[in-house]
Amino acid sequence: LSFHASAQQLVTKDTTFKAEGNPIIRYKYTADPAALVYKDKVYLYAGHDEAPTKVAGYRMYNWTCFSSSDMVNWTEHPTPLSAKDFEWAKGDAWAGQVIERDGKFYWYVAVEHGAIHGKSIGVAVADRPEGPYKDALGKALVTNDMTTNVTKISWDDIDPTVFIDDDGQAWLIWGNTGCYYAKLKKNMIELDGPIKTFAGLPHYTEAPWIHKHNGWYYLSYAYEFPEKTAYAMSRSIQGPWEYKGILNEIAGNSNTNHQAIIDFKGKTYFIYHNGALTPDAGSFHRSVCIDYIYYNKDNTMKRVVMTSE
Ligand code: FUB
Repeated sequence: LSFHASAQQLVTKDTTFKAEGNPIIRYKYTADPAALVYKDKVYLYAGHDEAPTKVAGYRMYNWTCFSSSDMVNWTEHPTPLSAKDFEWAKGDAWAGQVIERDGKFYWYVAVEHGAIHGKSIGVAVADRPEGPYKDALGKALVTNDMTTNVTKISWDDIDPTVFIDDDGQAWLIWGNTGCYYAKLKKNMIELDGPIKTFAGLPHYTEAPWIHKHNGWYYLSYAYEFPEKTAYAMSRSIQGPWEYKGILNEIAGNSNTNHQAIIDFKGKTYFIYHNGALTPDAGSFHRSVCIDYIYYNKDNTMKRVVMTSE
C-alpha cells in the first residue's frame, strides 16, 4: 500500500501491510493510538484524521483497528466503530481505548454530545477485539456537566483510558482540565462511585494512560501544549503520584502527542503519533509510530528515542 497525501486510501475490507519504519501506517492518517494485547496479538486502535489538505482543525468521523502478531506485519480491520453509531452524539470520533472483560470488548471513546455542550464519553461493546462494535449504553457514560461548568470548555471529557487492576477493579481515567478518575462497575458500562481528580501531575494537558510494571503504577500523559509526554509513578492507582519527568519529546510537527504503553512478547512498546507524513497541518494529519520503552534499575523509564527506521 502506498500513501497519497491528497487522496487517502480508504480501506473497506481487511488489508495486510508490512510496517517499514515510522510512521507504521502510510496510506491514511491515524491518530490517538490505544493498544490491547489479547491472545498473542496486539490490537491497535486509532482515530482517523480526514481533514482536507491545508485545513487546520480536526475532521474525525470513525475509528479503525489493526492487528499484528509481530509488530511488523499488520492487518487493518476497518471500520469497527463510527461516531454516528452513538445516536445521542453529533460527531467527532476522538481518542479512546479498548479493554477486554469476560470475553467482551469495551471501547471507551469521546464524541460530541448532541444535546449537552461539549464532548462526552461513550462506551461500545463487541464480541471480538476487531468488532464490529455497537453502543453499549444508548446514552453517554460521562457528560460535560458531571465534571465541568458546561459553558466553559467543550473538550474536558475526552481521552478516556481504562485499566483493570489485579484485584479485578476497573477504572476509567480521562480529562483535559483535570485528570479525572472513577471506578467502573463489573458490567463496565456504569460508573461505581464518585468522580475524583488526580493531583501531582504537573502541566497535565490530556491523554492519560495507565500501565503497571514491577508493582509500580505509571500514569503517562500529554504535558504542556504543544505536547510532550510526561509520567508519574505510584504504589497505588489512586496515588499519590510522584512526577518523574518527560518520557517523550514533542513528536515532529504535531501539536499533540498521545501514547499507549504495552508489554508484548517480552518488550515494552511506546505507541504514539506524529505529523511526519504531511508537509502541512501536521496537527490534523497525524500518523501512528512505535518505539521501545526501556526501564532503569530503579523502575523509572528512560526517555523514548524516536526512530524513523
Ligand atoms: O484527536 C483529538 C485530540 O487530539 C485528542 O483527544 C487529544 O488527545 C489530542 O491527540
